[in-house]
Amino acid sequence: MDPILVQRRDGWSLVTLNRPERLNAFNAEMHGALARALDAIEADDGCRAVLLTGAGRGFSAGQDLEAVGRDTKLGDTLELFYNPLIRRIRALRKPVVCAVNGVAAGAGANIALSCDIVLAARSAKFIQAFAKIALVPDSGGTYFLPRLVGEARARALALTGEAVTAEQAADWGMIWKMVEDEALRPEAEQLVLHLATQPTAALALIKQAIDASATNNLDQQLDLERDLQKQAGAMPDFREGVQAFLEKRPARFTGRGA
Ligand code: LHQ
Repeated sequence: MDPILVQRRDGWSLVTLNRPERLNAFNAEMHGALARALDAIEADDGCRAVLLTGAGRGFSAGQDLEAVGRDTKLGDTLELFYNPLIRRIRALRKPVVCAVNGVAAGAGANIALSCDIVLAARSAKFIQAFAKIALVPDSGGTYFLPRLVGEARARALALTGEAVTAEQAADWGMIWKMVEDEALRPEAEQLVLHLATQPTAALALIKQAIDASATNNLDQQLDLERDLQKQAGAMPDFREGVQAFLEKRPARFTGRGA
């Protein structure tokens, strides 16, 4: 069975984690397939948004614990697989929507949180499971969590490994939205289809600006906004956006940067 399924849709790609019998836990083969899928998506100009989800009843249970021996060098696993994956998702020059269809545990939770917009089914849960097996949150968990939910909640979640329901995650601002289970897929597809019609190159600059805000001070961020706005203003989609507004019609964006 292919551990990653990629389906090219109308202007966007659906990427499904596909080891449902292991709750889509990651092994090396799955990492390799996901990396190749994201590289192909990055190179595909006609694909302007991505939807990431899981097959079966879970989103992902993180690292496949059967695939890590006790003497495995965990740092190498992060260096080789998880860190490049998180960097790939954040740097992808198109929006990545995550539809968390069920439990997201360990690295699975943090991979979800690394996506640009996260929707979760009511029955989904987020679990920083690491402390339960004497590990440290990885895949960006110690970076994303304090920024998303504040330090008090981040510390307690990481130290206890307590599950957070989708509803709580939405109330805390950890994710964009909780939706009823049966509405998750249609709502996520509608969102990604909308994003695929938007000014993709400008959206990539927005991702860049928001990422930089985590470490920039206000002066640096104002300078960055100036520089990125200069780039955005030189793009054809800006002219189209303004023209469409003045003509009171929907914009027809190409998504291209030049
Ligand atoms: C699994 C797993 C799993 C294998 C469920 N592996 N089989 C990075 C770098 C290097 C190394 C270390 O780690 C990392 C990052 C990490 O992600 S560390 C954290 C790894 N993940 C976890 O610790 C979570 C482990 N799983 C669970 O706690 C539970 O399975 C959750 C809470 C996710 C779901 O619970 P249930 O809904 O009760 O399902 P289940 O436990 O019955 O799981 C269903 C099957 O999936 C079961 O197999 P079986 O043959 O009995 O049906 C599990 O063994 C298997 N499975 N997670 N990570």
